[in-house]
Amino acid sequence: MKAVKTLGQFIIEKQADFPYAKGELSRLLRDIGIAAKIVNREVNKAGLADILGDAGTMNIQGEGQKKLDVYANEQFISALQCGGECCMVASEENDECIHIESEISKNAKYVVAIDPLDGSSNIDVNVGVGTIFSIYRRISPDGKAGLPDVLQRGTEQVAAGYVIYGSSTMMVYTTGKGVNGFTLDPSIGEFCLSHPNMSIPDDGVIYSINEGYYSHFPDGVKKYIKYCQVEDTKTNRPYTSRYIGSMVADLHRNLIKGGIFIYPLTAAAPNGKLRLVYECNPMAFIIEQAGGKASNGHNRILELDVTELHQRSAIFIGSKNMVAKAEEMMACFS
Ligand code: AHM
Ligand code: MG
Repeated sequence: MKAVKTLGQFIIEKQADFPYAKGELSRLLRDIGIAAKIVNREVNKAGLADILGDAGTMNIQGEGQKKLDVYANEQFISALQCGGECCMVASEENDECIHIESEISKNAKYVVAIDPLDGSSNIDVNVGVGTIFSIYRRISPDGKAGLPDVLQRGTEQVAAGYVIYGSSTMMVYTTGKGVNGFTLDPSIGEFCLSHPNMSIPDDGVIYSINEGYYSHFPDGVKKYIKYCQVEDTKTNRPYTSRYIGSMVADLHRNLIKGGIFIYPLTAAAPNGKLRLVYECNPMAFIIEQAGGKASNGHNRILELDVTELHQRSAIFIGSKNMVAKAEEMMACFS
């Protein structure tokens, strides 16, 4: 019989990779895993409970909040508050950072940026949604943490991960030493190691972009889409188009099968739609750790300057040769 390794066991085992660590990061990851299980429970019974639909409120970006967005946000913040390893949380759902000022947390080493429920417009129709998180070591001295602690470049991330609530629920994360994936076994209520050492193929045949906005795309993106559609047996083209509209689900598929996900600048989103701090940077860290590439079309996502909490960016992410090809076409027009 194959031995099962739970997320908790794996995290403790991997603590040896950080000889000077005192276990705080391990406990923080464990706390996120627990909150993910609670959110999973609600997402799974969403059609039964009175939890679908709009909460009647707006987040800071003027987007309507779904009830489950609000619920997931509360669960993750509360898990981080109780855990004692995080002094500040930045969430897509909150205008400002949330300071955790309890005695055990106020001098904690880590800050967490989170998109508690990404792709939430898909919840009501039973399509996969996800949670994205990013962990930084605070740079401010003890006491109240500040905005600079979370406005660090993506290269400074200590860990990042996502949870996908799909046909099964998975947590995938990296601490900068590769990427590992865990599937929730509902019968024992544990995330179990199912995808060790994940790596993204260097090439793929899937491109994921919302082509409905084609006429508003930059010329380099239009040229790349045409490239994807041209027949060429040597490079397995035409590629296939797959777009779920949940970044976590689209990227999870492309991580396993190979592919590129693009959300470029558009007329409606002149700075891009996806947020750098809690969507692009964590996903870029994971995909790079799996051997892929992430760029804004010209520069590496992880090296972009971060000046605002809810800053947006264009993103081209996935199999490294596909992203390099898209960048080549972007460069033709710059
Ligand atoms: P959200 O954080 O408000 O859910 O928005 C992010 C989502 C991504 O998951 C997805 O890739 C993108 O928005 C889809 O946007 P669009 O409908 O414009 O294609
Ligand atoms: Mg989001």
